[in-house]
Amino acid sequence: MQTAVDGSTATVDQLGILLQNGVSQSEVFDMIYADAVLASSFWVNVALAGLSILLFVYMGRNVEDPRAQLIFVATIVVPAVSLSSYLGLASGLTVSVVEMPGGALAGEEVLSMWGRYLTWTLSTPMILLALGLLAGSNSTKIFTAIVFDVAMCVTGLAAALTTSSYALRWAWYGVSCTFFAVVLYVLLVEWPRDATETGTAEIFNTLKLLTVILWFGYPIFWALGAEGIGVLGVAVTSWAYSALDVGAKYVFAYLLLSYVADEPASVTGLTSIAGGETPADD
Ligand code: RET
Repeated sequence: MQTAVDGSTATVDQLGILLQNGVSQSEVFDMIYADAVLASSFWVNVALAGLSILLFVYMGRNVEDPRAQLIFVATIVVPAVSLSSYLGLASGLTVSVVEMPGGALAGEEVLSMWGRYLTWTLSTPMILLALGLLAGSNSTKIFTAIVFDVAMCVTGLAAALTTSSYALRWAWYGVSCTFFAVVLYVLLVEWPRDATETGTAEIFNTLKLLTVILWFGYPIFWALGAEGIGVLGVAVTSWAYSALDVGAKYVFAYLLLSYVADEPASVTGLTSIAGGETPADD
């Protein structure tokens, strides 16, 4: 869009400048569908997210305890956000072309799937909320994990969209990793202790391991992919994220919700989000 003929065109132009793509959405769309591997990495997840939502709603049909219901709602939000996220990617809405300022791909234009980082800011807090509730943790620890997790995603988005300096891309990456370390601390140190006191240690520890192992994959693939040092191509990186998502979201949610549906009593009486009784408070 060369000429701003009215206010709305100017706004679209400004957004284009902000995302520094200079490429229209339909051009991005064509680039996505020119690569069947890349396009399938989006659509497989749209389908899996849709099926997961239906399955989880069905699994929760008889759950009546409010805390067990809260775990169900938080967990069902994860595939719901995922479905929207992948539709955004599949339509080209949340994908841009960015010019790499340095590294192996210096000066080259690569596709950035920045919508992923944006939607993680909505889905990952729900995963942590569900895990914190399962562990019977208190609102301070749940708040801490969620706030640092959101900060991790937003600074990851900043890393992906910074095109002025290669060093600053990695600076944002470092900041994001630091926030990730706080989330890991809560997951690996605080919540296991709470879960032991609450009596949900077995299922909590299984989900904790699944979460920690898979979540580590995201920064690793970011660093190896086109947005990092560039040893992996865009389609391979996108498939890596899509595969990690299958485990970190749908498999995770299925295991958690099967447990909660079978034993809703084990999560009743946990600390309330607003404070209240705090059996696992120390
Ligand atoms: C980024 C890059 C910057 C450094 C770090 C990252 C971590 C991302 C993680 C994402 C987890 C996403 C999940 C999504 C499910 O919906 C942003 C890749 C540390 C841990 C579980």
